[in-house]
Amino acid sequence: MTHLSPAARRRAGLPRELIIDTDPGADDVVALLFALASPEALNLRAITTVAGNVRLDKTTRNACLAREWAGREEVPVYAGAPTPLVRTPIYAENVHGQEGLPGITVHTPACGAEPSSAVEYLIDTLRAAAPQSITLAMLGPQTNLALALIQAPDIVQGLEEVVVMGGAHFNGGNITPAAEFNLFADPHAAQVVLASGVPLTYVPLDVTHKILTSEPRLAAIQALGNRASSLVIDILNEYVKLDMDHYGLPGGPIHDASVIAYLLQPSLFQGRDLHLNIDTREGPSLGQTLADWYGTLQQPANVHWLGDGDAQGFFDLLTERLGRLA
Ligand SMILES: [Ca+2]
Repeated sequence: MTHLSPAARRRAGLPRELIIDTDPGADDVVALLFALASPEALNLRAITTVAGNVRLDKTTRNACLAREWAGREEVPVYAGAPTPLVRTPIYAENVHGQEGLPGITVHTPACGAEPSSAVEYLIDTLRAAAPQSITLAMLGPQTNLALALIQAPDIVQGLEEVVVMGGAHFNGGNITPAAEFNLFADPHAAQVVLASGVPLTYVPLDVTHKILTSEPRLAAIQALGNRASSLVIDILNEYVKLDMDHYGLPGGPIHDASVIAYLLQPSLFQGRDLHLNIDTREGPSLGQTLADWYGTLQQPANVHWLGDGDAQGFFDLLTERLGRLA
């Protein structure tokens, strides 16, 4: 295959070569179904899992369930890091339930994970990849990519873009007043990824808290009448309650699914290239992302930071894609 630039590949209508790194997780499963329903645009090479919302064995099982529900069991799942780089593990079972999937009953998937680890998979795949040819969507703590970068810094060459669900600037945090969960769960990993110089897009709470469910939006998904839509509705009906109560929001965010919408239709979102600092010090602001939105520090931009998105456009796209599944 000739080595086309990312822009040339898009112009030629070629799909993005994608790996999703994830900690399912209610919103992760919606994101996985969204991506798995979009094969013409996203060539999903693998799903890699990490501990986060729940422990690694459960996030891996839930990733296997998501591909089973999408009828896409040919997509391999690799289990990754069971703990963060440095800090004590934290989980979010209060939000995602003991099994990581609120509102539904889980089972043991027919197909399990691959024998090798997510970190090995990332190193081998990115090392062998054409320059800037692979996109990595990171929907959980960034531990797996950080471990891969520490062992093999040269793998940056294979990455077109890393799109991270994480961080919060204008919105404030969701696990502490300052920090968003994925950054708080492994701030040191996020710092390693940031320092690697890889092209990075952040999809923070600043934008995900503007893309909220509503009764008509959920009704449109429910009206699809397929198994995927009924799973998504059962999960979301449970999942959005806590955020609506806690923040006094009229609907709930589906954070990780915004990453997939951004990959499919970036024009739904607006953001800025800016300089990001991550606080990795112990203390009340551990895991805080300081996004220099106004360029106050006059430092070179190191991320593209999304600040706003078209909520109805997001739900129209998600609904259309879920309608393609069984
Ligand atoms: Ca997640």
